[in-house]
Amino acid sequence: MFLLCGKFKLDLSHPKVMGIVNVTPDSFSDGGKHLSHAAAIAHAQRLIEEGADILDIGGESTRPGAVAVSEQEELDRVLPVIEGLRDIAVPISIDTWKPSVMRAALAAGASMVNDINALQAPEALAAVAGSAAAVCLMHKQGNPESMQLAPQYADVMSEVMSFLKMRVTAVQTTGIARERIVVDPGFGFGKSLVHNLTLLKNMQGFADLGVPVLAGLSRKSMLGAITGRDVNERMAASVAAALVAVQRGAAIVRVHDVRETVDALKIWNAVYEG
Ligand code: 7PM
Repeated sequence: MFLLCGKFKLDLSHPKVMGIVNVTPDSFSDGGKHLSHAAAIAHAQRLIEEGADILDIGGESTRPGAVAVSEQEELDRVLPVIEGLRDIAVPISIDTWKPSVMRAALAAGASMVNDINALQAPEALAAVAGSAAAVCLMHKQGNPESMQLAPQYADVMSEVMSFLKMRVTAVQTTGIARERIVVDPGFGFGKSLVHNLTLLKNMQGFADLGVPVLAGLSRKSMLGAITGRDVNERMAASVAAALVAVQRGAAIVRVHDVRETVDALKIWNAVYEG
């Protein structure tokens, strides 16, 4: 199975690691933007050295209760970083739901759009269809500022499944080839701990959609709820969760701790190859 990401063709016969690069001022330095741009670029380069197969650049934290960021502010954060990384050997993904940010990021050299809103914003489909970029379609219930208040599902697997099926169909209807599409159940996006665990346990079911599955579990509060660890103490839990996701069919895992996850997947591949 392959994923077409612009000029890149990602071989998904083995699980791939997407490294997270948050370009939010608080994530790198309390100094000016230039400090955070240089720091974000250096961090991205370190993740590549650690073995990242894709980099996910995000300018707006979508954590529950996160404050919204203006389009211009998001562009000011991410474009200098994408431009600073344009000659790297791995695809760059832009983590945004805003069509204008998608267009600018693709023009600046990004090869994938990671949209927590599954290209539902007006003009988002057009922004991606007009490129050769890959797209990740993620499920969420509600919006970051309120989604964790009281998530409700009659049957979380079938509701997430039918949403993703609908979005894959909508995206293909605009002429985006299946080989450019990835789906994602959206752990932590309008789900209780039980909902998240149900989705993880039954993730093999998403294979019926006929496109690769991406799982984003890294350092999330569901891992904190299970282990009692604070967000910066969740590396072991994140690596374990990534391995569980791969065991249940995930083709891409979106992680903070690239080095450690790459090593864990090397063990997986060695046994699997064996
Ligand atoms: C709650 C906790 C909400 C953590 C969001 C987060 C994903 C993503 C993010 C994901 C894809 C964080 C994340 N999570 N993109 N962006 N899938 N495709 O790491 O699970 O802060 S934000």
